[in-house]
Amino acid sequence: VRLENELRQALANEEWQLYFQPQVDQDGRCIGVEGLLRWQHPERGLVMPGVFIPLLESTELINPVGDWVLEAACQQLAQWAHQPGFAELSVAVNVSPLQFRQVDFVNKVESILQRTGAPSHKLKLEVTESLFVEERDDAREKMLQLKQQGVRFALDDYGTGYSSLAYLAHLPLDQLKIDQSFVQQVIDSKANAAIVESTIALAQSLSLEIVAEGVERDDQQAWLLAHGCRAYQGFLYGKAMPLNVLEMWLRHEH
Ligand code: G
Ligand code: G
Ligand code: MN
Ligand code: NA
Repeated sequence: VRLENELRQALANEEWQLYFQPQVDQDGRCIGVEGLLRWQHPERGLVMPGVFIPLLESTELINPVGDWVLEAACQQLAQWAHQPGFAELSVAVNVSPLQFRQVDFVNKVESILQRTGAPSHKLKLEVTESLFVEERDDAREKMLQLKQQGVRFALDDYGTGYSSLAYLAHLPLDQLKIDQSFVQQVIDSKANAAIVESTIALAQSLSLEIVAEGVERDDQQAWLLAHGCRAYQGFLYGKAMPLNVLEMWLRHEH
């Protein structure tokens, strides 16, 4: 209860910060970022989402906080749109199934895009397979409406949920993100390697972009590249960082 009250307080005081983790191509060039939420607590310091996202979801506070995240991502996109070296970056944010369930979710995203002036085709919404367990048709309908505005969709944590090929082919996705648990074992486990290989093949046959998450070592990237995956995210390139650190990182990476 105490933490829940503090979360309400945090919402009122806007104690949130959006950190950004880079996503790079095979030459190490940054192609986009994933926004990851942090809670700057007045006494506890920086609180990680593993601690508070589940609580936000169980109290439905995830909706106003999710609005804040979308707004922050779109503001960033609008700001970068006119800066050389930044204008090509996409910004991905995680969207909880509860946010998707809101009847006005599509309207909310549209009005945030309009208000901020963000280029909609640079906004990527990351959804997980859990979204499609119960309300698949409703979710698909909302995705289609947002896609008409140019918004793009990534399936996050791919391989950890209940993926069936039948529904994957049926959804308006743009990108698959291979879960870090597979990527980190790709060299050491033949079984994981087989899963990653078949995921890459699946993405290619469905014309989906593929991003490997959790890349920590050069040999993992080399393996992924050799098997046709050309976009990566992980500690090898950079952790999630505050905006000013990211902008410094972007200026000095090449
Ligand atoms: O940032 P970190 O690597 O600790 O993220 C841990 C988890 O929290 C990840 O599963 C991530 O998807 C989730 N997460 C981070 N930011 C957000 C957010 O803004 N909204 C939602 N729904 N989940 C988030
Ligand atoms: O579930 P989602 O993919 O949205 O969450 C991303 C989470 O993965 C964040 O908590 C982020 O900090 C973490 N992460 C990103 N790259 C790496 C990595 O290379 N290694 C590990 N262990 N975690 C990572
Ligand atoms: Mn994610
Ligand atoms: Na993930």
